[in-house]
Amino acid sequence: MSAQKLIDGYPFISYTHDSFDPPQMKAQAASFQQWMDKRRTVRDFADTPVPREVIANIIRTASTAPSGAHKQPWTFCAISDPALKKIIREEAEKEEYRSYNGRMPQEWLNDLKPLQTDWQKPFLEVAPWLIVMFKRIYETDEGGKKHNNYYVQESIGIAAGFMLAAIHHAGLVALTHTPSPMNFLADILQRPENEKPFLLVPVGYPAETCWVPDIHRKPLEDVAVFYEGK
Ligand code: IYR
Repeated sequence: MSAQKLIDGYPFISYTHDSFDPPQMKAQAASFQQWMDKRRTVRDFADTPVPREVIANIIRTASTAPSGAHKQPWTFCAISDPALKKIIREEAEKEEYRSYNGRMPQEWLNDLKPLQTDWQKPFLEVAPWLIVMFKRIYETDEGGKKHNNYYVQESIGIAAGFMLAAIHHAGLVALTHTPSPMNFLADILQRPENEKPFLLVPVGYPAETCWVPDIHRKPLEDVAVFYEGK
């Protein structure tokens, strides 16, 4: 049982966390980095089913993310219904077709060439699950008054990161898909007014033959600056 106390009338509990001596800490940090570095964004999915319980736990993990004033401003819609996936694919492809054929400037299209993406999104039907993350812009109290949430973009972005790590940990793969514009998802999934689509994430096993671009992550020197003093 952890200790409890009130601070200014608000409950607090004592918190402990497993820590390690430096050699073990170094080993753990290194092995986690190597394991996370194996994660790849995938577009070739198998249609093999994934148990609902796994998706539920992945969402529970995502929902452990920190958030502004602990408002947890997110809703995760998990879709395995083939009819719904078909509608989402059709609507996404309509928007993506327009994007690839006029809406996206040439520089953007050039930047996407190494990824070989196009307007066609078969994975939206093939992957056994689609998780659509909605950001909750505000909450409405019993009196009908709206209260804006805080740092919604940051909070849900962190939750998305946790979710991708949980998917990787379950031995599954995902795609961070952002069909644009995304509002059709709120209509199809009949979300309330305070929820706006943030990310569409197909989840499943990789296809037996699964190709990913041969692209590389920036080395530490290119992404980190240390200020250590003397
Ligand atoms: N939303 C489009 C285009 C796209 C944009 C970026 I930035 C990517 O990294 C990948 C794709 C699509 O999903 O194809």
